[in-house]
Amino acid sequence: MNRVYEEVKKRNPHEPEFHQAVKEIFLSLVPVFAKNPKYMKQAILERIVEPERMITFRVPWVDDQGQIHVNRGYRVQFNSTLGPYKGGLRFHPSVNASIIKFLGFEQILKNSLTGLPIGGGKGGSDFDPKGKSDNEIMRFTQSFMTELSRHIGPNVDVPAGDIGVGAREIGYMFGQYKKLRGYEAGVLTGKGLGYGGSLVRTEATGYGTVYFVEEMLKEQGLSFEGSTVVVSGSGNVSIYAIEKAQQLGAKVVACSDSNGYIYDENGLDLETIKRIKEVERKRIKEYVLEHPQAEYVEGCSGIWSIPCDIALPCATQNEIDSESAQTLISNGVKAIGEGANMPSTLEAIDLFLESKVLFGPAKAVNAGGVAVSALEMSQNSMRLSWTFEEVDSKLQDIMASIYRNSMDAAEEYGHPGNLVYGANIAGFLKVADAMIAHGVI
Ligand code: NDP
Ligand code: 2IT
Repeated sequence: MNRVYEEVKKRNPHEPEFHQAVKEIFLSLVPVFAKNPKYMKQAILERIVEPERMITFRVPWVDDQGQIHVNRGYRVQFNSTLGPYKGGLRFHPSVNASIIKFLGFEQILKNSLTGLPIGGGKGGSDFDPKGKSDNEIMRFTQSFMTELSRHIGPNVDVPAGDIGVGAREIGYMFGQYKKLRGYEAGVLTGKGLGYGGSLVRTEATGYGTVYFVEEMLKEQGLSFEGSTVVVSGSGNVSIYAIEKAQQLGAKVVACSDSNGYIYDENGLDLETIKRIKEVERKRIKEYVLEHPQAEYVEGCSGIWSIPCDIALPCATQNEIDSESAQTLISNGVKAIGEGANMPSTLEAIDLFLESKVLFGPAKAVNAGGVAVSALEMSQNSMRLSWTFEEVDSKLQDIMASIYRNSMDAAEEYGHPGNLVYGANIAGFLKVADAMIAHGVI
């Protein structure tokens, strides 16, 4: 495993996030490889870390002043063993090959955990949507889709949203795909409800995060009821994690954006947050103008110094380092649920696991989003729509079964209660066995 990891670093230089994701997974797989030499003989590690295909492309677009800009587009089609490549698109200035590959690599095991027939992929661009007009967003996404449309399709590769890509962007991309290649309901997920979207997809990642953490708490005789919760971010995942936590009786006292965080010891007013972020697309600091009892603090990492029972990092990668982890632990946190992808550094994860805090890793906790995306694909294929209650109840079942399968795998491979090991092992075994069944391709 060390040899393969060293090769990954050598063959993929300057990609620290990708190395980090690979390292975390490899560490968990040690007991699997000790028990089953066939995975080594079949070179599963060597094969699984190499994307089937990595596409990069030019995305030229014209701003409202007539100036031409060029961004870079990416799509990594990482692994199609279990089904069409599936995974979101991220528009953020930090996007590069490393970010896209770490996300795509994690997506393989996450999608496997859902139990649904989807392979792993991810894409995006270094385009910064902040401060852009609606028309600029439309022209950029149309240019992006003009190239991406050659590589995707309902049985090939099905993108969705991620940071910076929500219903508005999916709508423009769907329209452009349709114009270029004809109507295909299932080519994207996260679509609007009027043209093939699924109920609960908007809420799915946040709700699923809370459903998963609820399972972790239940086993210890704990619950959200009466607990104090801190959620980072204030985007799609954060908003619906806050909503579900509040519905279950928790007091959510803080959330953030990339500039700073708001703290309200009496509990946040979600309607104000939804209006500021979803409708007005403004900064989270606006909140205190309407809620003067709340406090706004510049900078992101300070949010982890707020004492809480449950912490839900729902913003971005590596937002909890060892210092923040230590602060959370010292303040008595009982459970961490990773709504974002890879929000804790490897050192932070070690601290959580050592301290016996309940720790739910991203690829299990936030799998509800892609799971409901797969349910959207099913509904598109059947040309019918399930009710909110039907989709929500399937989501709850999926989250409970991801929890159970991860706990069982952790137990079977000698690390009872360690969901990092459990999720990585359960996700990996299904993909690895199917790869062996398919032969060396
Ligand atoms: P959004 O774009 O809706 O929201 C992102 C939030 O995180 C914003 O509040 C944003 O602040 C903040 N943020 C983004 N980048 C940074 C940064 N570098 N530093 C600090 N804060 C930052 O994205 P989502 O809610 O969809 O995604 C959040 C996380 O959840 C990501 O890790 C994503 O990969 C993951 N995820 C998303 C799924 C989905 O279905 N959408 C599914 C599974 C995982 P600001 O507005 O200032 O940029
Ligand atoms: O990281 C993720 O799982 C997502 N951004 C959702 C992917 C999807 O295809 O719904």
